[in-house]
Amino acid sequence: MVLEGLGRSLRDVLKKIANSSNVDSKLVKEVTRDIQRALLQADVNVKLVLEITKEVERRALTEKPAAGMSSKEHVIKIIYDELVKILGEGKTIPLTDQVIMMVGLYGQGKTTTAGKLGRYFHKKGLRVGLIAADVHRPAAYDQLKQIGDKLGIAVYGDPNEKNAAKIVRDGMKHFSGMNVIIIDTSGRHALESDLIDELKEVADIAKPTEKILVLDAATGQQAGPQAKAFHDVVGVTSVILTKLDGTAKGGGALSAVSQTKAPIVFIGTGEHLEDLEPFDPARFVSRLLGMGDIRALIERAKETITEEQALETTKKIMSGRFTLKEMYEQIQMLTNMGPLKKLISMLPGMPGLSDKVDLEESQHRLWKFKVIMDSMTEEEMENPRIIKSSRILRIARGSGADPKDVRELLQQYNNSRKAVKGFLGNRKLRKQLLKQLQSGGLEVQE
Ligand SMILES: Nc1nc2c(ncn2[C@@H]2O[C@H](COP(=O)(O)OP(=O)(O)OP(=O)(O)O)[C@@H](O)[C@H]2O)c(=O)[nH]1
Ligand SMILES: [Mg+2]
Repeated sequence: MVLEGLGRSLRDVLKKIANSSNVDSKLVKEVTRDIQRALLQADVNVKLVLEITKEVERRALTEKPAAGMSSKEHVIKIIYDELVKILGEGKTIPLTDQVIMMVGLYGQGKTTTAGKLGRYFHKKGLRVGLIAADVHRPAAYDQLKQIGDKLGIAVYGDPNEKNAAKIVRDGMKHFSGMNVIIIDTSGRHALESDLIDELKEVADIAKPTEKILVLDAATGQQAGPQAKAFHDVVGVTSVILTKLDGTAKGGGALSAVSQTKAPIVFIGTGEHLEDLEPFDPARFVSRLLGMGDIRALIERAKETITEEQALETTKKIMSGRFTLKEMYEQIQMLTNMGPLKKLISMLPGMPGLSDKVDLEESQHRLWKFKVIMDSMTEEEMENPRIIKSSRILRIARGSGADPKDVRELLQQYNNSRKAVKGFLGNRKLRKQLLKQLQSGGLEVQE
């Protein structure tokens, strides 16, 4: 897993949100600070970090969740959105005939990545040829030849030739029948003028459709200026960040390069030739955040109610039973987002709900009721009438609520009970609801 540290910190942030009782400005502030710390530790530029966290905070505090989305999911979605945004658009290299030229400084991973790319296209059924045009590093040809042999991909080169342009000219002819030609070039310690000249000369001959800059992710934020410098002198079309498996600074490199004009197409995630992944910011971020796990976590935090349980409660209410237990279950079903929500809210007795009330708004109140009920005994839940002043005080203390809130809950329960009774006595209304419930997929017997 790349960026393990950053991923872990971000997943902790999401867990904090999922496990919180509700989303308020205090939580948002805390979460924003956690994200800041995590991104800075991953070497992301301070200014960029401040920009994104400010945006997360602003949106979390002002935007309303979309229909069917809880406020927790909403905040998580915002964090996800903003992280994707700093990684830019990404880019896909098409599976067509093309000439690719690798560029980059010493030891960044050009030769290895040329092999990885060759493997990628070869696996997709394209005919690939590799040209060894690094005339500087001793045994550069042997290195590429070994890689090609391992993959069953043809390599063109001449270990005795010192003119890169000549090798490329001959290589292009040699591989004229190939779909994809990949040219490995030599590196330098810095972007020196003789390297620029050499790259320009090779590019003139090969007319590459892609000039891919290979950058070691351990370069961190410096990868940004480096990408820009290469882009300015040789016209980089794409970037591949390598060695993301071995650095905590990957966040810096990824975000810095994404801020330049050259999009990231692949990332290198290991020494082996299969360790190359197409770079898709959205997929990258969801993996980093462990979105699958988080969804499960939210579900648990919401105390998921199965359809059977919902049906059980519905049946009980329809049969005239309505204690605090049923009200509790109703609340749980309602706070459990999903297709059942609408059905459940149609059931009579739902505390404080009418067509005009925004479900999301009443959610906090319902949640408070639930916490209060968690401090009641089984007996009190079954038979709310026994809850008198001394019990009210105990329940309030146990749930950290005000006695006034407990009384409000009891009042609400009484209203709901009356509503259920009135409802069940009204044949026409009852028929109507049954029909709606049945058409919504709930089997309720009359
Ligand atoms: N862990 C890891 N190592 C990598 C990755 N990509 C390349 N390497 C290693 O980095 C080292 C340098 O890779 P090369 O492909 O030789 O780099 P180069 O840019 O061609 O180097 P020069 O030809 O000297 O300029 C090798 O030991 C590779 O195995 C990667 O994604 N992950
Ligand atoms: Mg090399």
